[in-house]
Formats: sequence, C-alpha cells, structure tokens
Amino acid sequence: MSGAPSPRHDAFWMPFTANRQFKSEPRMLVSAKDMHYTREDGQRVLDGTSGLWCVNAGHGREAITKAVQQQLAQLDYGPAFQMGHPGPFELAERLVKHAPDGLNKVFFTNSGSESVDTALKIALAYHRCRGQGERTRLIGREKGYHGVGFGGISVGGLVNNRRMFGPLLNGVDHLRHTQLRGNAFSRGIPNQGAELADDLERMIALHGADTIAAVIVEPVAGSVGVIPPPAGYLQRLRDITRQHGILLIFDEVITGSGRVGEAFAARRFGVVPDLITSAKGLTNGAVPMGAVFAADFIHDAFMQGPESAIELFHGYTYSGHPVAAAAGLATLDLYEREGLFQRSLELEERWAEALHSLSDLPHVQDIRNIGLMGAVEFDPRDTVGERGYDVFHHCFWKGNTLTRCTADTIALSPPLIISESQIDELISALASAIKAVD
Ligand code: PXG
Ligand code: PLP
Repeated sequence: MSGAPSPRHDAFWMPFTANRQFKSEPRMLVSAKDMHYTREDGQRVLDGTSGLWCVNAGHGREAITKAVQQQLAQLDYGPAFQMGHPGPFELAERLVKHAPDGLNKVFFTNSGSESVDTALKIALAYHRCRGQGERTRLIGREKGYHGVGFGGISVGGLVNNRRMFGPLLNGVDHLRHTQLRGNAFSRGIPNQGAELADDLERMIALHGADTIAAVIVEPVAGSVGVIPPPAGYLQRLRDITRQHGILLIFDEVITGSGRVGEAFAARRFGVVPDLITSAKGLTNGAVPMGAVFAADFIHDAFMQGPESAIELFHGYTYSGHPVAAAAGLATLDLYEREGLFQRSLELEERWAEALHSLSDLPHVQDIRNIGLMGAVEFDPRDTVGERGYDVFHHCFWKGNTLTRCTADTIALSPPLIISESQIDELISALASAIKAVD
C-alpha cells in the first residue's frame, strides 16, 4: 500500500492500528443498526465482532439511546467523590444479582484497562489492610491481555504490548499459556492442560505464598484469539489460590455480558473468583464504562478505622458517570428481557458446527470456540500476521463482514442477537475469504 495519506485522516493517531496502511485505504463505518454497520460507500457490513467485543445486544438499540438522551437532559454529570447520584447505586444493585455468589460490591471505572488496574490495586491494598503488606507479587499468564495500563501490561503476556515500554511493574510472574497443539480443533473446552495451573504451585515454592497478592487470568483468553480453558484448569487455580490466601481475579472484560452463555464466565464454569473485571458489554459499547466486582470479604476488610476515613484512595472523575450508568441500566434491561445471557449457550452448538465446517480449508491450523466466541487460526507466511490480515481485508471489502484479526487468527464474537442464517452468512463470507487468500 502506498500513496499520501488523505489529509482529513491525518490528526487522529489511531489506537492499535497500522496508521499508515489504514490511512492509505481507510475502512470507515458511518452508521449501525442491529447486526450491521454501514460503510462510507453505503454498503452494509455484517458485524461479526460486536464492534470490539462490546455491542452484545446489537447496534442502535432505541432503549439505550433514549435512556442516554434522558439522562443527559436530567443530570449530565455528577461527582462521585464524597457525593452521589442515583444511577451507579441502582446499576450496582442490579448488576450484583447476576454476579457469582459473594461478589456483591461494584467499583466503577471507564474501561477494561482501568478495571484491571483497579482490581490489582484493590488486591494489593486488601492484603495491606490485613497486615500482609509483603504480599506484593502479581501473577498473570502468557498470552493474557489485560488492557494497556501499566498494571495491565505488566501482568499481560503479549510481547508486542510490553516490549516498547521498558521495565514494567516489579515482582510479576507469568503462568504458562494453555494453548496446546494437542488441543487443536477441540470443540468448546479442550481436554488437555489442567496441570498447567500447577505452575502456580512452582511459583509458590519459589517465592513463598506470603509474597503473592493475586493471580489474574481471562477465563477464556479473548484478545489473543479465543483460548478456552482446559477442563478443570480454572478450578485448579481456584483450589491453589484459596489454599494459599492468594486472591484470584477473573478478567471478564470480554467473557462477561453473556459472551459465553451466562452473565459471567465464572458462572458458566462454576468457579468463583474473588474479583471480576468487566467493561465493554456493560453498556453495550454505547458509553464507556467498566466495573470491578469484589467479594464482600475484600470490601469489608477496608471498612475499618474511623467512619470519617476514606477507605480506598482510588477512583476516576467519571467513576459511575450518570450517562454511562443510564446506558448500563438500559442495557441490562435488554439483556434480561431478551434472555441474551443465555442466547450464546443456546446457539453454541450451531455456532461450533458452522465454525468447524472450515477445518479442511487451506492453511487452517486450528479452530476454537466457546459460547459465541470463535477463532480460526492459519499457518503464518514468512511474515507473521500477513495472511490473517489478508483474510480480514477480504472479508471486509468482498464479503461485507467485519471480522477481527490478531496475527494469523481471525476472531469472531458476533452480537448475541445474531440469527442462525446470519451465522451461516458470516461463516460463508469467511470461507470465501480463506479460499481467495493464499
Ligand atoms: N481485559 C481484557 C480481558 C480485555 O479483553 C481489556 C482488559 C481492556 O479493556 P479496554 O476497555 O481498556 O480496551 C480488554 C480489552 C481485540 C480487542 O480485538 C480486545 C480488547 C480491546 C480492543 C480490541 O482483541 N480487549
Ligand atoms: N491528570 C490531572 C491533571 C487531573 O487533575 C486528573 C483528575 O482530576 C487526572 C489526570 C485523572 O483523570 P481521571 O479522573 O479522568 O482519570
């Protein structure tokens, strides 16, 4: 791709984008409704990715638009430091009904990255509150994505997101990832790899449990290309962390909001962590918002000393923003009314069937799925990522479908309102792209 970038695209330094390549041939979306975007040239594009894993109830939902409009007109902004307004209180009460048992406190943020940094800070401070300030070590996992804050990239396990930024947080370790060759083409949960959780035992043996504050993992790794947990793996992590007084954090920024068949993956897999990070689907992507769900015992550990004392020195100007809270409430209404948390479970078999129909196409190395998440991984060419990008590019321009490529993996996560025929349409556009791209 060459040619001078179009001047009207100059000033915006785009996030996680090949800016020069994009600006030589921009892919612009100008409107959206239900399952479709509309491109600048007027062509409708089937949304195979819920935007960036966030528009779970589909685009342009009127109830959310109305709630946001009304809220803006009534109370545009209200501080949440030493002041209150009704939205976040009501939203928190409603949300905890969907959270796993015992996680009944909600701290609001504005993004997944902020949720992750918030959860890590809460974990560190919790141990201090209990007189165990030497528990400072944080443990993530290879291939993990936990956003882009300094905490998140430190516990994250994606080399490109880390290596430009010099030394990160001290005292961080990483479990091995769970993407095993032997699990290729598993449907749903793979069988091999539960013992990888025992890496944590080795770190405990090496460093001492009393130096470890928390372990953070995505229940299903999303961003790196959909890696469902091996059968028994999450439970094993839970058992080890509990035995050693280490907090377990599930980063559910993607896996929450019905993506895997329940409000949270923790519920789908029957493993209850101590903290859950969330964002994206909380407001259907309409207004930025994130949240950390905390176990009562964690919250309660902070509630000591004089009542006039601020218990946690942390928060954002926009924590619990009234407009975000209104969008969150309207979104939750839709999820509940339309049974969307369950819908990905209902469609799971159909989705798996469609995805795995691609297994014999050229260069397909692995296919993975769970809930309404899926990934197709290709053999790389000499330059890693080229083939994945070409498939994505072909899907967008020729197949009129939006997919997401991460290296040589195409990840899919359509809105939960997708119909069975739209699943077929999406997969057939992907099949055509795979056949067309060598
Ligand atoms: N944790 C997880 C598990 C995520 O997936 C974040 C934290 C950070 O959230 P914010 O809101 O700060 O972006 C994420 C975000 C992709 C993609 O296509 C994934 C994310 C964001 C953008 C693109 O894989 N995940
Ligand atoms: N930087 C400055 C100079 C600020 O005054 C503030 C908040 O008051 C921040 C950063 C943090 O902004 P936010 O609360 O939106 O994260």
